[in-house]
Amino acid sequence: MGEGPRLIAALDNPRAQLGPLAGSLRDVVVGFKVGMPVLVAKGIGALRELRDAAGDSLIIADLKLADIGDVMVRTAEVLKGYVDVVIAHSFVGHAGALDKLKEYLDREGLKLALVTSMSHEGSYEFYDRELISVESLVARLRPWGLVAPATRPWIVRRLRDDLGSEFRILAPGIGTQGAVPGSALCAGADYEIVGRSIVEATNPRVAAEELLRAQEEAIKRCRA
Ligand code: BMP
Repeated sequence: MGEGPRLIAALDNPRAQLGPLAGSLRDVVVGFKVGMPVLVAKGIGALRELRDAAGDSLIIADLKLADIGDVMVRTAEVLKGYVDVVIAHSFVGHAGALDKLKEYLDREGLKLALVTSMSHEGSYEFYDRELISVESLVARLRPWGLVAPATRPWIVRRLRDDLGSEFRILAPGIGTQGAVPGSALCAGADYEIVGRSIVEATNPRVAAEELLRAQEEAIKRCRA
């Protein structure tokens, strides 16, 4: 687990002013994750605005890509220049899909994060039954990061134990979805992804600072 901020802000509100929001958060988060709601509503211009405001923070494109390789590469080509990390689903598999995407991202100096399991209950229906296959895909593909649910910390722990420290684990589900700040870090995650508890707070900056404090407290307790 690296030192420094362990919070990634998920910017899912298309009505939010991304530039000022990112500017007010950039020194208390390690990065910003932008997904469908903002990209569908505002297009690539939103990423331009974010890139300008975010300083050195990581910008993560969360389109949860799940297509044939050539089409995922086309999407990544559009994102190139604006983002540092691209998220894809693991269930599309290696051959003809993630192998091509990974090769392209490596060539362009971009990072891949793979969804391994999800924070909602329906993840039990498919993803969680295939965790062994997902783990062997991760070991073969060696993405930069894994997205794993803070709401089920035993999955985070299992990925960390089985796969070692090579991969960053990014854990959503803190706050609005019920997981307690710091709980995923204690289970072995590197970063906690938080959306609504920051972005929809009256003062997002204060909310992020409170989350950081809660993370630190939790880490102190779980390391004691
Ligand atoms: P919130 O903190 O508002 O619940 O937002 C969580 C963020 O993490 C959202 O952007 C969502 O798309 C993402 N996410 C998730 O909640 N569960 C997952 O399994 C994977 C995700 O990317």
